[in-house]
Amino acid sequence: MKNFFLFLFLCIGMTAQAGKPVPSDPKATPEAVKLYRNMLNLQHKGLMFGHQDALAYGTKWYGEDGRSDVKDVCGDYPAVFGWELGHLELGKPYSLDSVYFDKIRGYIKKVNKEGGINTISWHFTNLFTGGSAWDVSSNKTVASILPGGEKHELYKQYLDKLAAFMLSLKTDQGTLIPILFRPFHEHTGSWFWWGKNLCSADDYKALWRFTVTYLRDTKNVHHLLYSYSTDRFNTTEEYLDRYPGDDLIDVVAFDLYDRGPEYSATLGNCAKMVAKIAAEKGKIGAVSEAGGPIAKNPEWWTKVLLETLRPYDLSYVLVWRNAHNNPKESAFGPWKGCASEQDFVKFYNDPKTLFQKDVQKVLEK
Ligand code: BMA
Repeated sequence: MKNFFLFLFLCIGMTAQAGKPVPSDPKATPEAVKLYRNMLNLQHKGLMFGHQDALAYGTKWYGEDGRSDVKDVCGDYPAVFGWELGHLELGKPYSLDSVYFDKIRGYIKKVNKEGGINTISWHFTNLFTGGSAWDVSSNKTVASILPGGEKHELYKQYLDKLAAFMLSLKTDQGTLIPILFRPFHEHTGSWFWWGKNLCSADDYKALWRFTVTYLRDTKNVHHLLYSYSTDRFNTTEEYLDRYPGDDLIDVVAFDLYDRGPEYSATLGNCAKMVAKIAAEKGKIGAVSEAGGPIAKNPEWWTKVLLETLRPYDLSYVLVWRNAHNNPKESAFGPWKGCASEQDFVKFYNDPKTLFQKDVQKVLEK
């Protein structure tokens, strides 16, 4: 009888749990679970705005505490902050975009404390050739780092460094800070060594499976939400062609830059498909990288980006970096004095967009 009640109790418990979405990692930390649920809820309330390296530098400045080009323009921080770990695998003290990893750790901590969300990309070295992430001279790299491949041990060393960094991301209280991790991105194109023409679909999926299971099971990393992020695509089938599995992925996303007049139509089509896939799978949907001619088009933010994405329930759109040492015109985020500055303020004030203060308000409720 006692066992029967225990059984009943367990069944009720499981049913209650079954109703609540959980991330792909069965051992996800409570903070990762909370982030996942918050993001799922928020994606029906508004579109968060993100900016790459937002606190590290901006147009013509570098490393000024508390500064952000976005904040300079609208008075608020982005809700999502992107960080890049390229060159961490080489044991270098700073990233390929010249940001010290110790500083990145501090920025991540600040963002988390203030209610923002951190996402990490990794343009890492081609292990087979020793070239950069953009070295596409060999189509053997992915196969060579899978189990049994000649560079597999080296890949594990890279992942050990990655895991050590991830496990160093803690609050003052010692709690691991949940992170959206977005490796092997833009793989529907062929400009990175993991791109479409550089490896088979099976090898690409195997790369994901090995990477996630190694981080989870061997390195005991359980505070990451994993993001699958393509470049442009035309159909749902194409989008999912290299999808590694619902048991590995939490965020379905894509990158798309404005390179011409067909942008709104393409962005709209991709957003529609990804929002549908996210809803069907019960995952988070996002535009993980975007950017447009904001130095030339004074209404790009509202007329192109916002009006195209408005109909869809997506979690966030992140624009790429405002490199401090590049011409101002190459910046993807707004900056004080750029042609689309006033339009960005309109974009900020629109009820559809969510910045750090909005996210803090929603999460407090
Ligand atoms: C690219 C460019 C590069 C940068 C890389 C990694 O899109 O911005 O300058 O090094 O991303 O962040």
